[in-house]
Amino acid sequence: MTITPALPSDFLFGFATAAAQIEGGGAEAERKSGRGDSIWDEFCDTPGKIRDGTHVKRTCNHLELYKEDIALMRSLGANAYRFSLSWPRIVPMGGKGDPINQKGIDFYNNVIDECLKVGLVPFVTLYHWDLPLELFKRYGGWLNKARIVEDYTNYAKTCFELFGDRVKHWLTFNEPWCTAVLGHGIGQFAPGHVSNTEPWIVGQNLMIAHASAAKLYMREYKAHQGGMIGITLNGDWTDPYDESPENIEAAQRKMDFAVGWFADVIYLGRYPQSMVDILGDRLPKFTQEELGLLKDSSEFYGCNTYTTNTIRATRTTDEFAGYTKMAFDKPDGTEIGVKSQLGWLRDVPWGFRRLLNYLYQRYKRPIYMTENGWAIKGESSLSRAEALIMITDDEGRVQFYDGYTQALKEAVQIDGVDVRSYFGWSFLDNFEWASGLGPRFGSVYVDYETFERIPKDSATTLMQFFKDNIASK
Ligand code: PNW
Repeated sequence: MTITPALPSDFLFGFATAAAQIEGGGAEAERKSGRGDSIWDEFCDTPGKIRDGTHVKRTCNHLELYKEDIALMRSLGANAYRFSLSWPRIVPMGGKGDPINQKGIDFYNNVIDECLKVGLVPFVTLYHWDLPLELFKRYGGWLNKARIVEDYTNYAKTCFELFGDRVKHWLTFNEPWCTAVLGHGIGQFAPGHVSNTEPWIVGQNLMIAHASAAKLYMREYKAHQGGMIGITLNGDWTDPYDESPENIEAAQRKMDFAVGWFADVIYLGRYPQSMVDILGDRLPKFTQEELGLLKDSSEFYGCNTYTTNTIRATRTTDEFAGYTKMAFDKPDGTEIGVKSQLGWLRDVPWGFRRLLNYLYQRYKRPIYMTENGWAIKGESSLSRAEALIMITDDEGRVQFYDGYTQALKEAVQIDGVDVRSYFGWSFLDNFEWASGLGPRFGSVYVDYETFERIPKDSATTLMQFFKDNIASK
């Protein structure tokens, strides 16, 4: 009997990163690089916002070490690399008509060329949260629909023109939910606003900016550049706490607020009814013209997912979760997955398989898995010496990836879900936003004193899974 390989020969696999999380090599180097400040620079300057007081200006020094990083990725066996472009590195003040920074353009040209030289497909995110600070100061950033849509579209156009001859996979946005809710709802992320009206406005403006840039690409670049464009959304499986109708409904409502908010609009042309019912007039309506722009604006479903929650109808104050109760426990008192370094993250591979099925059935688009990963509990508090021992055996992460890749394989092979990529989050230990350099998500250890990189076990085992499961050409 011949066993058919689970994944198609053109499946893309490797690791994902984001500019603000890995590029910085220190304040002086960042100043010399010509990058403008982003809202995250200001957020890091504000005492109390970053748990360990670390700063986006000094993270992994990828700015200088990109060649070594790309070579390492390739040597581990990856065939693609997902990274983001820093808008303020390319256009320091951000706006249409503001000057561009040649050093920034040179840097990304080098990264892209290096990828192609070693044999990695560049998979590029245009916006991974580092809004040029100047645009926030000028007009409130994502709160100002007319201005931000124009400036973002112009920035995207600049990127298509500069890099589109070599980049064939574009993502307009990484996780708009996080910008809207964490940035403008609960204030945990830059710009740190707390509001129950702003997130819905920001969410709409992000969607329109996405559609505006994507349609521009489809109209003016796609035919001759031959690439594709879409958006990537975060969303975790919501499992009803038990079989009661209320909890089943609550689980769907939580999914609506996390995923449907964006995906129903982009792929199905309307907000989920549960959001309309709960938010009323606070949920800004789209004009017919905007809905037309949004229709078919994403050529695939970009998926970032990490975990699963059990959901109860028990009313909470958490409007962003549709007033549901999110947890990890089951009626029999057990919990659904082992703990990580972060409270929101548990290891639940079966939830991943269910999520893939749900997304494929509901949105009927090929799925590109753009992030999935694990921060081992306690890994960040190890000394360098202890970490060096653990590196050869980052057991928890190996286990996480084993479970999730197995679930992926089942979703593709048994359930028939069309998945076309998988990027582990993350390549390097890096700046985990408000948690600073604490949580380590990397499959490659980073010594933050020396910037030394040392691959952990999971780097090899994760890439090996794909080598073993992809059909040869
Ligand atoms: C994603 N949550 O963010 C981002 O795309 C990455 O930049 C980030 O480093 C990674 O996941 C790990 O956190 C998330 O609170 C941030 O549920 C927060 C949440 C989920 C994803």
